[in-house]
Amino acid sequence: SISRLGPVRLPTAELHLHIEGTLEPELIFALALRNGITLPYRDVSALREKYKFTDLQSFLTLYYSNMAVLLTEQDFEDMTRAYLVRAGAAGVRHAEIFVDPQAHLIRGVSLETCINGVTRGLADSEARYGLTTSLIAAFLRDRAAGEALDVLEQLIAMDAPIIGIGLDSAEVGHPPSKFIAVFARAHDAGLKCVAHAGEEGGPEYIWEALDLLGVARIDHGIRAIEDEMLVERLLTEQIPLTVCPLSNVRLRTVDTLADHPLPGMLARGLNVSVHSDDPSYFGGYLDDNMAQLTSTFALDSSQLAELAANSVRSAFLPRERSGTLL
Ligand code: ES4
Ligand code: ZN
Repeated sequence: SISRLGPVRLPTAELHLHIEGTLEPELIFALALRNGITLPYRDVSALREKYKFTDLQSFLTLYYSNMAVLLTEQDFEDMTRAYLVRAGAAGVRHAEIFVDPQAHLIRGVSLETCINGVTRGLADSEARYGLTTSLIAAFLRDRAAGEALDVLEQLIAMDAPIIGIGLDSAEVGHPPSKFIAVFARAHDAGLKCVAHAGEEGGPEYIWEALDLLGVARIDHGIRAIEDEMLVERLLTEQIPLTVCPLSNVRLRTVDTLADHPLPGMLARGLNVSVHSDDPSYFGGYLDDNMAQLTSTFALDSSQLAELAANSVRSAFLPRERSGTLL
C-alpha cells in the first residue's frame, strides 16, 4: 500500500537536519529583499555557483554567512515552514530538528527571536504537513565552552521547547572533552544529548562523545569503521549513527557515493539511518538521499526497511508514537 502513496514510502524519521541548512537560495533572496539586506551575490544562480565545497569549513563559512538574512521571528518561521512542506512531500513522518542559537546570538539576533520563530513554524506540523517534530539546540564546538554553557542556562531559564542538545560546527581541534560541563548540565536538566563526531574527526572523537558526554546518538560517525574496538562497542550498545550520505560526498569526506561506507555498516549490524544534514547545500532532501543510495548500491527492500526502522527506533519518541511508525 505504501509504495503507491508517493515519495519516501517507508515510515521514516529525520534525525539529522540543521534548520538553517534548509534555506534555499530563492528564500535567501526573498528574505534579503524583505529585510533590506544586500547579498554579496548578483542572483540565485550566482549563489548556487558557490555551493562547491572542499571540506566542512568551506561549507560552514557560506552557511553562517547566509544566516544574515534571518532577522525576525517571521523569518525563522518561514524558513521552518518551507522545510516542513518539503519534508512532508519527501514522506518524513517525524523530524528532530537542530537549530544553532549561537550563530544568531553572535550577530545580534536574540534567543527569543530564533527559538520563538522556529517554534511557531513547528506548531501544528502534524496536521499541516503530516509529520511530528521536536527541536534540538546545537552548540558550536569551535566557540568557547563557557559561551555554550551560558546559552544552555538561558534556554533552560526561558523554558525553551527543546528536547535535547547537540554539538556541531568545525570538528577537528574541538573534541567533545571541551564540552563535558555543558553536557553534564544538559543531562541534569533532563535533556537528551547527541553530538556530531567522526565526520571529519577520527574515532577518538566518537569514544569521547560516548564516554565523556554520554550521548545517546552520534551524528555522522562514519569514521567509526577505522576502529574495530569502537565498532564492537557501537554494535553491542546499538548506538544510533545518523549518517548523511550526500553531505559526506559534497564535503569530500568520501570520494563518491559509491565509496560510502553505509552499506557495509548496515551489513555489519550497526544502527545506521539515513538523513539529510543541510539539504539546501548538499543537493537533496531525505527522499533524494534515499533515491541516490538505492540506485548506487541497488539497495533491496529489506535494506530499505532496516534503514527506515533504525531511524524510528533511534528517535526520541515515546514507545506509543514509535510503535505507530514501526
Ligand atoms: C554541519 Cl555537515 C555539518 N557538520 C558540522 N556542523 C554542521 N552544522 C551544520 N551542518
Ligand atoms: Zn550535521
